[in-house]
Order: sequence, then C-alpha cells, then structure tokens
Amino acid sequence: MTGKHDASYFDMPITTHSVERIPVFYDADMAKEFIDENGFVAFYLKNTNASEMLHTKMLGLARNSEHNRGDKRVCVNSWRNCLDPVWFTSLINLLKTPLCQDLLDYVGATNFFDCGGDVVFAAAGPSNPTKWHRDWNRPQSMWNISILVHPVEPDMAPLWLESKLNPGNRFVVTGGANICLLRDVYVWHRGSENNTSIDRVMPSFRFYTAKATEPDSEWEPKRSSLWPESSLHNVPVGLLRFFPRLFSLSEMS
Ligand SMILES: O=C(O)CCC(=O)C(=O)O
Ligand SMILES: [Fe+2]
Repeated sequence: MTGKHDASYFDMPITTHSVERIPVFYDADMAKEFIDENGFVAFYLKNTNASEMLHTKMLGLARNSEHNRGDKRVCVNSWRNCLDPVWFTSLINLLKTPLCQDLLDYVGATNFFDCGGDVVFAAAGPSNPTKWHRDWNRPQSMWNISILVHPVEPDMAPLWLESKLNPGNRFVVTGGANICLLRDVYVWHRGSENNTSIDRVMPSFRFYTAKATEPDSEWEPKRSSLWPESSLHNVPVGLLRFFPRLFSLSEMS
C-alpha cells in the first residue's frame, strides 16, 4: 500500500486515521447513508460482457493518444466517445442498473455530461493526478461514475478518496471487475502509482445536477464539452430523463 514512499500522501494537512478498501453495497438505503457521510459510494454493475468490450476499446483509444496526464497516463474524456456503440452500450447498461438509477436520482445527477476516464499504463509513476485534488469548485454539482473493468490491486494505480465528513478516513478503490464508484467530484481524491506490469483502465461517465449551472460554478468553460443535440439519437425511452435536452426535443415532436 502507498505510504512513506509517496510524497503526495502528505500533501494534506490532516492527520490520517485510517485507510481501507472501499466497501461495495447492494442495498440502496445503506448506499445512500454512505454517500451522505462520505460523498461517494461503490456498488456492483449488473454483470454483462459490456465491461470487457469497454476495457479493450478504451485501452486502444489510450494507446493512440498523447500522454496528456503525465508520463504513462492518458485521460480520454469526451462526449464523442458516446457516439461509439461500445461506450454507448456501456452507458445504457450502467443506467439500466436499478441501484445506479436510484443513486443518481438520490444525488440529483440525472443529466448525462460526458464519458472517458483515465488509463494508467504499467509502471506509471507519480504525476499531477496522484496529488490530492478536487475536480470542480462546487459540491454536489458533478458526479462521476467509474467502472472497474478488470480487478484492481492496491499497487495497480487505484483511486484514493477522502471521506467528506471524516477527513481522516481514506478509502482505496480496489476490487474485482464490475465494481462501480459514484463520487461527487468535489470530494478530495488522488490517483496513485502503477507498480505492476498491467495497464489500469478505468472508464468513467459524468452526470450533472441543477447546481452545476449556477453562477460561478465553472459551468461555462465546461459546457463546451456537452453532447450536441444533433448527435442524440436512439436513446431508449425509459432513459430519456438522463438526456434532458433530447427529452424536451421529443416532447415537441
Ligand atoms: O484515474 C486516476 O487514477 C485519477 C484520475 C482523477 O483524478 C480523476 O479522474 O479525476
Ligand atoms: Fe481528479
């Protein structure tokens, strides 16, 4: 486990009381309680082969991209990914998982934003993402769901998170394939080193709440990456509420 050898471990002026592997929930009430306390929660994706296909797709994408997050680290965030059937199928598969829908409703993150996530190639050392940070300047406005598409061990660049209400409690996102992590991107987190010979692939999907569009919320610079209306098509009716602009279009027609 990361410790004294990792400088970023000491970046925050907070005494660390505990580090534990993130618990994975099946029960909605317990999951919601965990979110209230920590600002994130892990749950299981319905088991399909979507994860396997997404793993291959995302790794291919990252291998053809520049290392834009530091040496051996690639972020592939883009709304365009969802024009690809594999990404799109994975998104639908995620949204069809009842616990996932329930939790997105609970936190009010029912508007799809974009998808991508990071690949941390084998033997990737420290980089900016391995320092403690927040992704947005406002709480409860953007929520990210990351999917473990392969088992992630403690030395395979897992994500670290700090509890919202108990900052001394830290959680490491390790475990088997099909574990999903829902997190408020305002929660403190960091990546870690990959000390294995296996590439860590962690696709993610982002959803925004009404709060995201409030003034001074960094919304304007981010909204340019929103999926354009003209590209929205073939979304199953039950899932339309996650695509508000398409929903208003279909009501008009
Ligand atoms: O993928 C990682 O290990 C860290 C990425 C990160 O900080 C993020 O996705 O916001
Ligand atoms: Fe981040």
